[in-house]
Amino acid sequence: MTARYTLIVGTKEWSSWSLRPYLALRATGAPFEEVVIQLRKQESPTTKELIARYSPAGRVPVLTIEENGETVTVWDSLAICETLAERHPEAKLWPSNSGARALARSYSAEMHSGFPDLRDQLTMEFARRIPTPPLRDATKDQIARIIAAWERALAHYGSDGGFLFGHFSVADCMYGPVVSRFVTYGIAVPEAVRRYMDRMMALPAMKDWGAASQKEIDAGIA
Ligand SMILES: N[C@@H](CCC(=O)N[C@@H](CS)C(=O)NCC(=O)O)C(=O)O
Repeated sequence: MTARYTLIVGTKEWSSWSLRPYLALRATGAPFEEVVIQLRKQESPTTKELIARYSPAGRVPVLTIEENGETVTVWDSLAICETLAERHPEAKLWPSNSGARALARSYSAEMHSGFPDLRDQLTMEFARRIPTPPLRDATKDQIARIIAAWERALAHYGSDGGFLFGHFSVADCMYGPVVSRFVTYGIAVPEAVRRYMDRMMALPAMKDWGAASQKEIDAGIA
């Protein structure tokens, strides 16, 4: 029996954590349903109440997998990406080479647990274009670290597919929202990184996410 996936995400204009597993799920090619929860909603039902219907952790994204009469709930962006990589080996969401795979995991974990100033100062506004604000030194350092890491991965593996580790992987999913932020706030990047960002923004999944974000802005909910 085929599994039935439902991905619960937040307002697409803002929910950077939701974009990550969305990219991974789209890369698998598996059909899925989507539930979009409006973030920053104060009136009843509030965002908190809406999310509580799906996860005790009180955060989106959440993936539910209905299979063989059971429903498994997976929360947290990286756990969902890992689960999808395990369930869809054909999608090659982790590099097949063990050294590259270890590095891709390090990149993904670094993003998942790090870059707090970047996340605080350059919040995701997927479909908006905003002048670069005055950046704190810590934010500048984190931007420089990400650019250096991308350049290193692209120089070693990028020729074999154009993504960080060649073939599109969880590492690209984890940094997808950073690509969006760099575009939104006009962050200057070297040419090789610009080409990588263009490739990411051209993915059908990124375009669909952008179109949905624009609809939220037009509807006045983002
Ligand atoms: N570590 C979590 C972070 C998830 C997270 O912080 N999600 C935000 C939306 S992007 C959220 O659910 N916020 C709850 C709220 O706005 O009430 C992950 O990787 O999924």
